[in-house]
Amino acid sequence: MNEIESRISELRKLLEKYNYEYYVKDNPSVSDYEYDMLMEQLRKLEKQHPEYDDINSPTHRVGGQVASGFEKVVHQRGMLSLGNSYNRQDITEFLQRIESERGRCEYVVELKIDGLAMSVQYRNGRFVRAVTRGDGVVGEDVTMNVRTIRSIPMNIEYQGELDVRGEVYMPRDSFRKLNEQRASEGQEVFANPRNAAAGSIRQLDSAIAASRNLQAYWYHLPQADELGLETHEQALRFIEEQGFRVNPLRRICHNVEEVWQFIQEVSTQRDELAYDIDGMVIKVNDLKAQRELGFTQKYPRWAIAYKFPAEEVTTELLDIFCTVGRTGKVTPNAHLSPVTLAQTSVEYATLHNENFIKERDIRVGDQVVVHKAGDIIPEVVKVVLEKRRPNSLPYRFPQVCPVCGEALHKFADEADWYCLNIDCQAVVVESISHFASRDAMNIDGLGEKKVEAFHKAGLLKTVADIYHLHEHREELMELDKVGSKMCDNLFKAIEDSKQNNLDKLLFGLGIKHIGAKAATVLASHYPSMDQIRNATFEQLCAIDTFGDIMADSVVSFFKDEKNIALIEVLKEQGVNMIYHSAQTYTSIFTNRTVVLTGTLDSMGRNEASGYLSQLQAKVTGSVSRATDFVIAGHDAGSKLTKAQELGIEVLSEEQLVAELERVGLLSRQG
Ligand code: 1X8
Repeated sequence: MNEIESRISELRKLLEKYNYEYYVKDNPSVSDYEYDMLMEQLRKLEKQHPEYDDINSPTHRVGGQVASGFEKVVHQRGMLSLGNSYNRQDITEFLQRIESERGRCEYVVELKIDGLAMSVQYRNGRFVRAVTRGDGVVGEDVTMNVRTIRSIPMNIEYQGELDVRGEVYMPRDSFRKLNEQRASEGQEVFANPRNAAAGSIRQLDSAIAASRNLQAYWYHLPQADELGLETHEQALRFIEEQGFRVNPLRRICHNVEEVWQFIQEVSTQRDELAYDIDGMVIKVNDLKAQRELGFTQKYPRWAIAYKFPAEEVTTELLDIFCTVGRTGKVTPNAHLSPVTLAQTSVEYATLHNENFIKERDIRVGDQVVVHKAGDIIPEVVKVVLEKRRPNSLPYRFPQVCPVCGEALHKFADEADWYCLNIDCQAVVVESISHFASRDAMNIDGLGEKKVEAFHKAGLLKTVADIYHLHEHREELMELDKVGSKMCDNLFKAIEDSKQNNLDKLLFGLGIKHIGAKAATVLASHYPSMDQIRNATFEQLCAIDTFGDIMADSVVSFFKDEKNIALIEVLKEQGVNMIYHSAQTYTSIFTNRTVVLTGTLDSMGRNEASGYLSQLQAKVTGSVSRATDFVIAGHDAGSKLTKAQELGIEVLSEEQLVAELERVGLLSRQG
C-alpha cells in the first residue's frame, strides 16, 4: 500500500469511527467541524485518485446514484411476520402454549418499531446489499439508499456471510422537520413517519434518501444458530458488537407478570420516545427452544407481537351523509369536526351501515369517540352519552338513494341498503371507474373524475361505451381540460386494454364477491368467458378457494341478460375473452434458467417443471454458471453442492411454493 492509499484508508476508518460514535452511540468524540474537514480531505484524495474509489467509502453516504427502479430479490430465508396479541389474556395463552411444550422459559421483550423491515447483507466484512421485506418472499434491492443511512456500518469485523434484520424508520423529530419543509415548499406532507421512511427508501435518487435522516434498529440474526450463539439476547449483543444499533430498551422476563409490567412501563413512556412504535415483541430467548418450537404456516411459534390499543379521540359529529358504491351499496359516513388521530387529521369516518348506527344510537351533534381500525380507516366507536344535547333526534336512514332518488332495497340477511337503479349515476360512474382501474382493465387516464365528466356529457352510459369514446374526439376536447395529446393517450390506453388477460376483465366486471384474486383463480380453472358462463354452481364450488356465496354470485351474474349483452358487445369490440396463463404470470423465474434437485414433498418434479415452464423459465438438468436458481428439495446431492460452489441462488421448496402462490398458480391450502 502506498502512502496515498494508506492515508485514504486511514481517513475512511476514522470517519466511520466518528460516524459510529455519532449515529450509533449518540456520543461524538469530535466536533462537526473536525469531521467535515476530514471528510473534505478524503473527498479530495478520492477525486485525485479515482483508482482507490470504494462504493462503501464514507463519501458515498451522501448518495448521488440515480436508479430507474428496484430489482426484485428472493430472500434466502423468508422474512416472516408475527402473530398478533391484543391483551394480557392473549399473552398469557401464548406463554402457556410454549410452557406446556417446553416448561419454564425466558423471554426477551422488545419494542416494535413502526418502520420498514429490512435485511442488510455482508460478505468479507463489507456491506453488499439491503433488501426490503416486500411480501416476505420477494423484496426489493434498495442498497444504494440504505448505504446513506449513517448508522449502518459499511464494514464489520465478522468476515463470513451475514444477514442482519431490523427496522428502518424516521425519527419523529426528522419527520416533523421534513413535513415543515415540505409544507413551506407547497409539497404534500407525509401522513406519518412510517410513510415518510417508506417514501425515502423508495427514492430513485439516493441523494434524496440521504437527506432524509433515516435511522434503524436491528433485532434479528437468522444465522444465530450457525454462529454458535445460544440465546436471542446473545444474538443481539453479537449484532451490537458488529457495530449495529440495537435498541437498549428491552427486558428479559420470566412470566406473564413481568412481561405485562414491562409493556405497561413502555406504554406510559411511548409519547416520549424519539420514534414511533406500534407495539411490543415477545420472543423465546433460548435459540434451541426457538428451533424446536418452529413455525406455523405463517408465523414463528416462538414469538408474538403485542399491539397497543388503537388511539382514540373525541370530537363532534357534524353530519351523517350517505355515499353509493358501484354495487349500489349505500354507506353512511360521519362528517366530523377535524381532529388529529395517529398523527393525521381526520374529518370523515365510516359508519358502515344502518345497524351500526342504530346499535350505538349515533346522532348528528353528538360527541363521538373515533379510532383508526388497523391504524388506517377511521371509525366511530361510540357516543359520549353524557354530552348529548337534549334536543337531539335519532338518525333516520334514507329511504331513497341520495344520488338518484330511487327507493332503496334491502336483501334478506344483509345489513346494507342498496340502490338497484342500474342507471343511477353513482352506480354507473363507480362501476365504470372500477372497470378502468389499475387492478382491473388498467386504463390510464380514465380515473373517477374523468368518468364522471364523460358520464355527465352523455358519452359514457355503460362500460361498453368506453370502446366508443374515440368516435367522440371533438366532444371530448370541448370538455374542460381534455387536450389533444391526452385524447391520443387515452384512446391508446383503451385500445391496449382489449388485449388484457381474462382475469382483469372478470374483476373489472365487478361480479359481487369476486375480487382480483378470485378472478384469477376463476380464469385459471375456466380459461375462457364461455367456459365460465357455462360452469355450474357445483363445478364452481369445487374450486378449492371458492365457497357457496362466490359460486352463487358467479352463476347469478351470468343469468342476468344485461350482463350477457354487455359481454357480447365487448366481445364484438375485440376485448379479449381468453385466459392466457403463461402471459399473465411474471415471476422471479420468468426468463431464468432453473434446476430442480432433490425430492419435493408437495408436488412431483414434473408438476414443478410444468409450473416453471408456465412462468417461461428454462428448466434444465444440470447446474452451470448459466443457472439462475437451484430449487433444492430434501436429499439434494451433488447439484446442490455445485450450486453452492458457484454461488448460485438456492431456493427451498417452501420458497418455490410461496412464489407459485404469489403469482396465483397455486392456491394456499388449509
Ligand atoms: C417486526 C419488528 C420486530 C421488532 C421490532 N420492530 C418490528 N417492527 C423486534 O423484534 N424488536 S420483529 C418483527 C417481525 O418479526 N415481523
